[in-house]
Amino acid sequence: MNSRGHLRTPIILWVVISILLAALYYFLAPVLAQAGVIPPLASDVADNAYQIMAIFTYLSIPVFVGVVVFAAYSLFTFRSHGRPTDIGPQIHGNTRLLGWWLAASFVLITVLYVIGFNGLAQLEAAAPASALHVRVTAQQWIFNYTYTDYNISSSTLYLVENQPVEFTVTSMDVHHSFWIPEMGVKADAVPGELNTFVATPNKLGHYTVRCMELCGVLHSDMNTNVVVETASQFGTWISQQMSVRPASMFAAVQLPEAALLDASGKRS
Ligand SMILES: [Cu+2]
Repeated sequence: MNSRGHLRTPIILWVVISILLAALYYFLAPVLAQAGVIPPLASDVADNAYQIMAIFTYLSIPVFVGVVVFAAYSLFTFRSHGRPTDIGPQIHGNTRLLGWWLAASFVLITVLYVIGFNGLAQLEAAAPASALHVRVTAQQWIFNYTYTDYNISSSTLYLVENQPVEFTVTSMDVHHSFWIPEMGVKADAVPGELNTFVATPNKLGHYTVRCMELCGVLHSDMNTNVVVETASQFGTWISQQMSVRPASMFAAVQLPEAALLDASGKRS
């Protein structure tokens, strides 16, 4: 076979296997989500993260298959039969192919970079006026949630479906990490720093906040419940809390002033 023939076979294999794997991912992902293998997507941030992951997967399939097919084809077709008697032909680099390879890699990485940064910018965008403000305070080994709009504090995180939330995350003792897998949000809880981000829960349900930073002996038990409910259910809960909780209970969970320094060392 001439060199064109040796290119044709792996290229056909490359294209066919790439299409098959992409189709498999396309049809399998919803089945895995249905079966609960992939957690449900419960916020705009999670939707974004899932889309970015899907784009990365589709783009990486032809890259992965290309490497494996060409390597396997070369190993099989050009293998030595018996002991080699002489040194193989000397091959020089193909500058044109190298140029195309570099250009394609550059375009691919630039596209992924832009998509990734877009997602990050959305997470760090200023909160809309309608946002609920929740201060998340981590300590060994609980999370506490303060609704600064209402002066209410809770150990369960109640959120409203389709209402943006501005989370401000901090810690009273060691480093923790505030993570809601289903909502695709995660932020470090660092003493003396306020870590802020915005997300909009978009699916009613019960989820779990988990600590994602090893923070001591009971780290693995540092989980709290998240309830995403309707605006009227949330309104009822808020008014109940405001009527039963004396102001002194709120004062008890407020952070000491020293814990509220921002990154530049100023008091927030
Ligand atoms: Cu922890």
